[in-house]
Amino acid sequence: MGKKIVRSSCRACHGGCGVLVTVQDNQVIQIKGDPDCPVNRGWLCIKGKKYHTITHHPDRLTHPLQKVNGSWKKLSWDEALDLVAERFLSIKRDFGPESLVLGYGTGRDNEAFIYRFANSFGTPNVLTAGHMCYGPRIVTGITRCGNLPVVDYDGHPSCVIVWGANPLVSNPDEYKGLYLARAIRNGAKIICVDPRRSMVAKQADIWLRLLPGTDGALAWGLIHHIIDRGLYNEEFVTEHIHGWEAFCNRAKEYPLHWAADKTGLKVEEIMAAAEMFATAGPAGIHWGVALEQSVNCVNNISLLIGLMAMTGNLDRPGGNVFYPNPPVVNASQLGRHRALSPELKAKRLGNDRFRLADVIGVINPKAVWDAILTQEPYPVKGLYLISTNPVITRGNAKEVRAALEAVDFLVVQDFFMTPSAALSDVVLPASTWLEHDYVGDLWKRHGRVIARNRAVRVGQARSDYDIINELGKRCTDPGFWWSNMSEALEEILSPSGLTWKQFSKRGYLEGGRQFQKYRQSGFRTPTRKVELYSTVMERLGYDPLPGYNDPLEAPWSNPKTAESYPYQLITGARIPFFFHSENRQPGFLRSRRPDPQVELHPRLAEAKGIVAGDWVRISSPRGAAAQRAVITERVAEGVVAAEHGWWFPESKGDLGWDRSNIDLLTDNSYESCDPAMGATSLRVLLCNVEKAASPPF
Ligand SMILES: Nc1nc2c(c(=O)[nH]1)N[C@H]1C(S)=C(S)[C@@H](COP(=O)(O)OP(=O)(O)OC[C@H]3O[C@@H](n4cnc5c(=O)[nH]c(N)nc54)[C@H](O)[C@@H]3O)O[C@H]1N2
Ligand SMILES: Nc1nc2c(c(=O)[nH]1)N[C@H]1C(S)=C(S)[C@@H](COP(=O)(O)OP(=O)(O)OC[C@H]3O[C@@H](n4cnc5c(=O)[nH]c(N)nc54)[C@H](O)[C@@H]3O)O[C@H]1N2
Ligand code: SF4
Ligand SMILES: [Mo]
Repeated sequence: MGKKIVRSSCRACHGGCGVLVTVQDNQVIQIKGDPDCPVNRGWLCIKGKKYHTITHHPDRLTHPLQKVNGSWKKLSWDEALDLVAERFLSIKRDFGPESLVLGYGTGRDNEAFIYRFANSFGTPNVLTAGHMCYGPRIVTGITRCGNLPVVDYDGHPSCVIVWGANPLVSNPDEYKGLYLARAIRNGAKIICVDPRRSMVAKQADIWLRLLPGTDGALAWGLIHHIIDRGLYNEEFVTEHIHGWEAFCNRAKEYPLHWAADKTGLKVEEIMAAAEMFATAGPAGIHWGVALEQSVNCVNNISLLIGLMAMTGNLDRPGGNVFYPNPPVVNASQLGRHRALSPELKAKRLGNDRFRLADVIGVINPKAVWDAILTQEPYPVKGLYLISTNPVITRGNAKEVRAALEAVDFLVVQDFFMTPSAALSDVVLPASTWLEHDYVGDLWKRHGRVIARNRAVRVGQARSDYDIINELGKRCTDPGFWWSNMSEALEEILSPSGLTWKQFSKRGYLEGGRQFQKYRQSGFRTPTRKVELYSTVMERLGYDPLPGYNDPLEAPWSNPKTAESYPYQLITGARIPFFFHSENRQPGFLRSRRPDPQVELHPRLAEAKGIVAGDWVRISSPRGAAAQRAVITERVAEGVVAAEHGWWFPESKGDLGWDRSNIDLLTDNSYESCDPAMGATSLRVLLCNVEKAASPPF
């Protein structure tokens, strides 16, 4: 057969980059960037370029599997779907619909289908990563200013604060790193806030190397100085901020010298950054997940929104803006979020504890593990995990694994046999982005959707959409579902007036760019203003104004634990070749980084007798993991930076789930989480390090 080129969009991370895929004999032989796609203009990262090595990997799951007496038995799709449906329905009959929990991880474009199934089935319990990633910025954005404010790189910001983010590697959510690279090239002033000398820090005009977990204190310092010097936008604060006076009074509690003391920065550094941001012209704040994986999560984001608002940079071209959505059925409509009754919503696990999370239906994972392990407040009997590997990616991995082992019926839908899938009763083989059609990027807030076109088929793998659609027909009212996926795609596109064929040829659809919409209609909050004093937080019984919480584990806030665990551990800086626990299968991408790496300052390494390449045992009060030493001044002397997401597919049996898994060390106790959102402190904890036997396993 001859070659063909399929125009599509990558989804090897959160996705979005336009690609041209060369296919021959049902094999992808090359992936190149699409110069006509507005998301990436021809650029691709290494994961996208080499994704065919994952799609065509010999270890792919190609059939549904059932575990029978400890061994895997192949099933036909009909057998698998009937079996899963029968078990889900029997759980519903015996224990109620809430006893089935669905779960996914980070944004994959399949969320809307997962929620559609949950809401149609009647379970309010969808386990996500949303308590500590992206969910906090969505709900805090909605409550404080009506939506998520995204940096308008197209509007040429004069200054960008890159805060706890490293988009040059991570390319997350609405952003690709090339937007920041272009801004730097065009002379935008860059302020980087990071305890580690990241790629952005190296290129920044001001690098604020704060102590891990003290971002909120820095934000208050900046705010204090901007108020003190009168550098705020008088008109905006008078006309468009609710609670300005109360906010200013609160800021008095957090003066500059306090901020300097908490963050380990100099007063002058904080002043210089505040002045640069407030006076540069249009300025944006590009923040990342480091601010969310913290006990100070909601405070952090609220304070950044405060900074944007008080300087008049909210919904200003080149500032932080709200892009209108393209005219398609949106993720929330597709998810049938209105279908769940108030009675069922009231049963959402943990909703009385983390009430802000509950506003967007997000649950804290521990509430699910507890319901499985203790049957309280009611038993969870079934778990259906789609595109997530929680044994490697959620806090306190030991407890996660115990819960997955204990649950009565576990279904995992994945590309590979992961440490989470290995514990399941049924495994359903999912197709990668090269194997299906979809309206990509539907969940994002960059005002675009991008066409994803199927290039190949692999084994019997089916798309998440297709699998959920078929299970939906078996487990819920078939009227909520489509006879096939083509029908679903037409429905998603129907508001645009385009057919799938037209859309997929066109490649993308934009919602248009409109700014300063508040001048006509205000902000989409209860007071129509930016609520620095949040009426929603007040109604939920939280402090309506942002405050500050010290990290729970730091030498100065927890000296007792620090006696045995004296160093500050930060985890999870993104690795270009992997996406969380993905791409560890032996092959092109894994060969770029065969072993996990932990960064140690030269003086710490010397004191511990560790040299580059040594295996290091990293430990916390919860557990330990081994990674190989990189000796570098990228980290400060008391800070240890470890990678997350490690397991070893080549190691048969337990797949090496507990060798280098840094989430064995993280804390998932309720007390260690953000009190409103339930965000887990995956980044800031205390640890010890020592040279390990080589190799320790
Ligand atoms: N210590 C520490 N832990 C962290 C972090 C950290 O910084 N530090 N970061 C956290 C963050 S921000 C997040 S969002 C979570 C992410 O947590 P997860 O989303 O659980 O992470 P992944 O490892 O990407 O797991 C996804 C799994 O789904 C499969 N998969 C990928 N795409 C699809 C698909 O389209 N369909 C199906 N069915 N399967 C698919 C992959 O093969 C993989 O096994 O991890 C968190 N864990
Ligand atoms: N290649 C690759 N890309 C990814 C992912 C992946 O696993 N691999 N994961 C995706 C996901 S789900 C997400 S959420 C995004 C995240 O991507 P980003 O939001 O860009 O965040 P990270 O790159 O994880 O971390 C950014 C920086 O946070 C710093 N940091 C650590 N602790 C602190 C702290 O206390 N304060 C501050 N200010 N900074 C701190 C780290 O040193 C790091 O340089 O990346 C996405 N993109
Ligand atoms: S940034 Fe994401 S969407 Fe773009 S090529 Fe890389 S993996 Fe694919
Ligand atoms: Mo994430």
